Amino acid sequence: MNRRDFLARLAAAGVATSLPGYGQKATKATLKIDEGRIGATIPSDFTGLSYESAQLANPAFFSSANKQLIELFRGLSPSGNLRLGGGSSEFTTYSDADPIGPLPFEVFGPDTSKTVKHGTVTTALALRNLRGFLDATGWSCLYGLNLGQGTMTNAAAEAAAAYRILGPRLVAFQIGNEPDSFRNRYRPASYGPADYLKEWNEFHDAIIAITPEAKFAGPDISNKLAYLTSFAEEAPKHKDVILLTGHYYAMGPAGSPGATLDQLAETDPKQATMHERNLPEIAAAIKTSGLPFRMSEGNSCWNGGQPGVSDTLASALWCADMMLRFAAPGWCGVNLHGGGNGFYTPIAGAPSTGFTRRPEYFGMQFGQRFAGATLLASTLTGAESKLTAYVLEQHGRRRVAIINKDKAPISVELPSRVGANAMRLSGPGLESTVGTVFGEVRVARSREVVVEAHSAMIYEL
Ligand code: BDP
Repeated sequence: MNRRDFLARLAAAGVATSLPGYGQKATKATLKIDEGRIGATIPSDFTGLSYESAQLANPAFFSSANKQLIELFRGLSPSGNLRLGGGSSEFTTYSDADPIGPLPFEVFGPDTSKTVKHGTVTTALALRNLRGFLDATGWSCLYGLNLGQGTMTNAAAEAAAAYRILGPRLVAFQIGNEPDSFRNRYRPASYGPADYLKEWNEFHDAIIAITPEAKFAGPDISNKLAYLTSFAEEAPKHKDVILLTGHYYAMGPAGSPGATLDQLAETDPKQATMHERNLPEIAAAIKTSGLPFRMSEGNSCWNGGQPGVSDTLASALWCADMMLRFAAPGWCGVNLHGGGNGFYTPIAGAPSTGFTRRPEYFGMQFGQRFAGATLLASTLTGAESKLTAYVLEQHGRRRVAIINKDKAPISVELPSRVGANAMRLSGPGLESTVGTVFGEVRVARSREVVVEAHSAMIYEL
């Protein structure tokens, strides 16, 4: 990133928390543009997915032969980012040899058991197929290595192979998944950020000893910001660290009483793993390191997702809002975690049965419409707490995104008359698992628009 981009990001981080407006109870809201306050520009690889590393144990999954999945990825973005990692990355080993015997499983969903599992093997064949998949989709890759339970030698061998095979499709390596959760799991209770950095440096040095051009991202934290702060302080010592990363789950664990449709509709759900109030700390880490920040993994509800919530229209609306909400402070991308038939996965299915789009897929498409757009500061007054709005400028045109996660329609007065062509994300009900659609609609050319219950709109100003 050049200096100008970097300064723009910092400026964006500074104005960020006041960019989207949230207001009080009323039936009619007003949206005003705070002229002159320009926010972040959304990068072309902002939209991303995250899959478990264990999925690589089946080389047929991410391969150029998996045509349907390629089409689904392309339907999300022509240049998205696939992150491989998750809890299962602490159980995988790498082998240059081709796989022997039957493949362990066709699909691997979110890693919910987290502590008891069979290690899986990633082979050079899986990496070659992954390269074919990435080339066919136009996507890049953030690649996770096993720090929790793997050896340095194996991580260095895997990094060398991934670097050689993935070529320009590889953005960076991540060493370890959620190291802030290693304590009492893979490490003693006394484990902290300093211990992690020591290990990170050892792995880093072993990797660059054989792959000197390797690039790194991290710390891929779950929620403990002290690890991010420490990593941000360490990063400037290494010119090959190019990205800060962390995870975000709006609610969790699945099954807990608070993981409800109603909570997911809140802008900052009570159980979120990171909150609005953490944004300044993330902005500080961006400033200290001079690096962009990416939500490298996240979704509506951890521990695999909440049935009846994570797989509904509510999750699509949550996702549409989340993408713009995290673009506002200048975050450079979001990777929605999924895989298999997990409740929160945006794409469900397997090569043998075929794949389907879950509601969240359409929420991602809503957010993706703004790739390349620049956020403008705006203020929303008189709104219900479940209504959010964003103003963006794209190709010289202003667009407004309004997300209504409430069960009632709301009228919103806009800064100017809207064009007749708009886009709508909607479905039968917040709890609907089928019937979510995102597409063009014709609207009345007026300044006051009515946003239907549980729907999101994109208007042209
Ligand atoms: C995260 C893990 C991921 C899990 C997810 C979950 O990195 O592998 O799938 O939680 O609980 O901590 O759903």
